Amino acid sequence: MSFFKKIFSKEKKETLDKGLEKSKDSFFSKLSKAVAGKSKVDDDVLDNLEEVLVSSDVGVNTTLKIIDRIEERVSRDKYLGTDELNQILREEIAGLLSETNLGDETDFTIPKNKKPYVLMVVGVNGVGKTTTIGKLASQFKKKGLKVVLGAADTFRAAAIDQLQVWADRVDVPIVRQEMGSDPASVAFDTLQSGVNQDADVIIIDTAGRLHNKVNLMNELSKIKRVMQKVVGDAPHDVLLVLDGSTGQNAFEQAKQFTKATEVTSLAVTKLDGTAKGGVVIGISDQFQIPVRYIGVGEGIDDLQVFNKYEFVDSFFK
Ligand SMILES: Nc1nc2c(ncn2[C@@H]2O[C@H](COP(=O)(O)OP(=O)(O)O)[C@@H](O)[C@H]2O)c(=O)[nH]1
Ligand SMILES: [Mg+2]
Repeated sequence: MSFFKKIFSKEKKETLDKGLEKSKDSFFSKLSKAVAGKSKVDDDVLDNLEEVLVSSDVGVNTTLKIIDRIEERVSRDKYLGTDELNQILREEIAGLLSETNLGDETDFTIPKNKKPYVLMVVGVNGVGKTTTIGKLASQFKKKGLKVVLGAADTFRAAAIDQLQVWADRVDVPIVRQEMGSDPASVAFDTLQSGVNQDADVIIIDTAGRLHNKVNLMNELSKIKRVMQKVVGDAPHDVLLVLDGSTGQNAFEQAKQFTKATEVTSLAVTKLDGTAKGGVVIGISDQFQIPVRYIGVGEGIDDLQVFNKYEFVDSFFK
């Protein structure tokens, strides 16, 4: 299929293959059980396949769409062997995801006409926000962009210190205040400092306590409002970070957060070390918001720009 022909960097591909290992192993062992003793894709096989997809965290709605597509194919072709199922799945899932224009990026970029480009990172505690910010800062810096970080997760001292560690590691400036200070005030300071330093990218860390949707909504809109006093159209991107290893929970969080605030892109982290990587397929199908980044490890280079073709290719290889 033509869309698999695009050549991606070998290094990126290897990291992705490795990051998806557990998800793949689990998926294919379930798949081989599902087709055991069957040579032809029939109703039984389709039923089993449905179970395999749902239990691999692809999500019910997306699973049903995939099964529909395969059923259509079964009725078109006279005979579909179970030995072809892997290839068929790969094609149909890629086909399904290609119905949107999302997930086509291949590289870390920011729009050239926004300076500074303000990226606000949201998500519940522990999903990997700060880590993702550190990794992003490193990628942007490698591109020659000037990055400034803002420690607006002021809820825990450790959260501020953790961002500081990343700032030191990547060697980019950070704006911070003491623990407990007003996140909006930190965001304001960061944008001012970023503008003064002629920054290209400003990344704001936030605390995502989902204890109460209204509080969260108020806090995030206050941060936005205050930032707009410095940069009129900030934030340019609100990146929601989701922990892929929580599977269906990540789906739920995406639903909750998109209700609480306007989210413009998604990052799904911790795909390494989990068998729930299928969740990315469901999330990219179900949300009209692009999955922009995926986290495939704790290392500084273990963040990738999500590309649906690359992902499906790695998953079904
Ligand atoms: N294995 C793995 N661990 C990750 C990834 N992203 C973040 N983490 C780990 O998840 C934990 C929580 O991350 P942190 O950035 O502090 O989350 P935050 O509370 O949302 O800021 C840390 O131990 C990170 O090292 C990833 O892609 N893979
Ligand atoms: Mg944090």
